[in-house]
Amino acid sequence: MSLPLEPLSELKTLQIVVTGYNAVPYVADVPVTVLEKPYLAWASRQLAEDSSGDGEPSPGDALATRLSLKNLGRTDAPTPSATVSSTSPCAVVDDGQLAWNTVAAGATGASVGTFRWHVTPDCANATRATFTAAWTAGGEHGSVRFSENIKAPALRLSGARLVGDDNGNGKPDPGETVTLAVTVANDGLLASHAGEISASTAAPSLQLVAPAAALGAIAPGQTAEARFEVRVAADAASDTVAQVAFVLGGASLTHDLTIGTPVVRLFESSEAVMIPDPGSTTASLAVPAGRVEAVRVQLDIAHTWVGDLKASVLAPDGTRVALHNATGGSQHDLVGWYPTDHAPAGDLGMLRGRPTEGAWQLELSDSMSPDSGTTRGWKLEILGYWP
Ligand SMILES: [Ca+2]
Ligand SMILES: [Ca+2]
Ligand SMILES: [Ca+2]
Repeated sequence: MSLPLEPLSELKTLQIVVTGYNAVPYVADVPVTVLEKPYLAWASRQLAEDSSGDGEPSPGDALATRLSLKNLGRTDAPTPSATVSSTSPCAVVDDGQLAWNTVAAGATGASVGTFRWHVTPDCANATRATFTAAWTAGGEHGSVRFSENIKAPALRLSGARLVGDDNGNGKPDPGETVTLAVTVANDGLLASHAGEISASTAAPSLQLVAPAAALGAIAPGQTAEARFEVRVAADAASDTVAQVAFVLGGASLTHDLTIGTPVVRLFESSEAVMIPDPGSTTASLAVPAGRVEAVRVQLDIAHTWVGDLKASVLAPDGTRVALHNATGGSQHDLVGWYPTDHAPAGDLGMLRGRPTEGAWQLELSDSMSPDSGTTRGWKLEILGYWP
């Protein structure tokens, strides 16, 4: 029988096991020796030139490799030559001819020149490219196999998050500029070059301050961040989702931004104030900084002829909305919420988007005597965006 052997790189002992039905296996150690001939085996390779200069085979590189072979045979290998070829679609051999000076028996010799090859630009990180060098020396021939690990950066957009907003509530609220941090991981075997991430959005409520952000070089296994500023339109609808897309090379990531939800806050006064008859008076409530989404006002006025009365709410910026405008004739009392219980005379929607900070005033006037009344307090409910 004959046993075909892969090209050897060193001389070892071959273990042969002979088995048969119902028989104890027979194990024999067979030392592998060489004939009185040259036999060239793999020793090492050295990357002599790399067009990208990092000393690693990477996509798009033009390379030159020197090959060292050792002579396991018992006689010298006179001026060996070899043709190198590749079976990998990633590694293309451009000039595979190699030559050596005579490699003495037992010695190792580096090729006089190099073989030239290149890595295809689309080669994936960690691809193992296999080469075969078919050699001849003094009428003997054989082959040697070796491989190269193609190293490339492999950038992945691993996530995006909001890291800053104007009012610090961690939400993109209407009218704010928010900062998004995009994290990029290098899963590859080679450091990436500095570059930039681009961003885009189709959401009418969002506007990118800049469409691209710089990204530094990233070592293998490390991450880096790029930051984008995004303006949220003042009229963006709350509690809706708007998307920003990020692209880096072939990698992309879509991030959802949920526009902030306004929150209700109640301000109230139970101070009783006489309304001059005739005449006018004002009650006020202090409100902190924020922005109005919607307003409700509760009146609690005891009066014997509401047709005498006018009531308006005045925002700190001077926007005035009439709640009651001398309607109702001889009816008694104005009690209840505008616009929930009673339709306001003016449009409370005019207050939307106004700043909340400052004194909100309730203006009350009575146009004629004798019927008179007293306000027993009032409430201001603001649905708003609060810092
Ligand atoms: Ca390289
Ligand atoms: Ca916010
Ligand atoms: Ca009156």
